[in-house]
Amino acid sequence: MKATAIANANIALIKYWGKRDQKLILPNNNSIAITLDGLNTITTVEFDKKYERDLFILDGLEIKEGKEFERVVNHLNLIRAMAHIKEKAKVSSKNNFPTAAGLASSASGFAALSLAASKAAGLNLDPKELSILARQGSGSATRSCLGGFVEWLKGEKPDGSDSFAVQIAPPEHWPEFRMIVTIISSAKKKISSRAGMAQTIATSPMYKVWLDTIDEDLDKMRRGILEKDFSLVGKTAEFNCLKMHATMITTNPSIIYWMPETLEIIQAVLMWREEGLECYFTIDAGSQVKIICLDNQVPEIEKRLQAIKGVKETIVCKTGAGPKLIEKHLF
Ligand code: 2P0
Repeated sequence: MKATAIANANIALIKYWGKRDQKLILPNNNSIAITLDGLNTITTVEFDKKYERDLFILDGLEIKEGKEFERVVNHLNLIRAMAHIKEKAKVSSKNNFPTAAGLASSASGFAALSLAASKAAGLNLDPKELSILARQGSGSATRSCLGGFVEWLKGEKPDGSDSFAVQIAPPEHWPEFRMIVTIISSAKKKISSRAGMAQTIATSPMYKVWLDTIDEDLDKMRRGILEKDFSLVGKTAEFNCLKMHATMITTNPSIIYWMPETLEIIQAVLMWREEGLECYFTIDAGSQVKIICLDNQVPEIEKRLQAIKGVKETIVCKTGAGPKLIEKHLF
C-alpha cells in the first residue's frame, strides 16, 4: 500500500484561464503546454490503518491545516472512494524548485500525488483516467500526466468525463525545443491563480475577448508544434500570454503579477529579437519569465540573462516525460 511517483511540471504555451466548474475543475478553454524535464515533484503515499489521520509533509515540513492540506485530503478522499478503501494516508512530497512562485508546483504536485496515491490504493489508471483524477486536484496538473507537447481538452460534459489530457507530440518530436526559466524572486505570490481567474471572469471586460480569440491561438499552436515552426509557436505563445495578462490587469481590483524585473526581461527579449536572436517569452500567474528558444541559442541567451541584475538564476529545460512510478520511497 506504498507507492512513489515522479512528475514533471509543465508550462503552458496556450494558457488555461477560467473555470466553468469550480468543484470538478473544468476549464472554459483548451490549453496547450510542454512538460518540462528537470522541474519535478517526487511523492510517496502510503495508506495504512496505523495512521489515525492523513499526514502531509511538503519539503520536509508537516502541513497540518489550511487550504494546501485540505486540497491534499480532498484528493485522497477521491482516490479512497475510487478504490473502495478507508485507510488514512501518509503523503510526503518534495519539489526540486521554489513552491508557488509561478512555476506550476501544483501541476507536478497533483500529477505525482495522483499517480502515487492511485497505485498505493491498488488502482491502475491509464493516462486519460490519471489526468481526469489529477485535474480535480489542480487544473494545470491535467497536462503533467503526459510527456512532450500536451493539450488539455476542456470537454463539454457536466461530469468532466471528456476533460482530460492528450499528447500532441512526444518529447522526442522536437529535441531542439528549450524553455529557459528565469528566477527573479522566490517570494510566494499574493493572489493564487484560482482566486485570480475567478476574479477575472467576474470583473474583466477583456475576458470575452480571451474566449472569442482562443481557438485561433490553439489552431496556430497545434500547427506550429506539428510542423516544428518555431516562429509560429513563439509568436503565438507570447501573444496568448499577453492576452491573458491583459485580462488580469483589467480585473477589479487589478491583478498585476509582474515585477520590475519581469518587465526588464520582457523588454530585453523584444530587443534581442530585433537584433536577430530569435526567442519569445511567456509568463504565468507570477513574476517569473520563461523564455522559449531553440538549443543553439541557449548559450547566448543565458549569457545575456546573467548580465541582467535582477535575474537570480536560470534553469534550462527540455521537453520532459510523463509521470512514472519509482522504487525509491521518501519514507
Ligand atoms: C496555465 N495557470 O495554463 C495557467 C496560466 C496560471 C496561468 O494553470 O485552480 O494552479 O488549481 O485549477 O492549475 C495555474 O492554475 O489552478 C495555471 P487550479 P492552477 O498554466
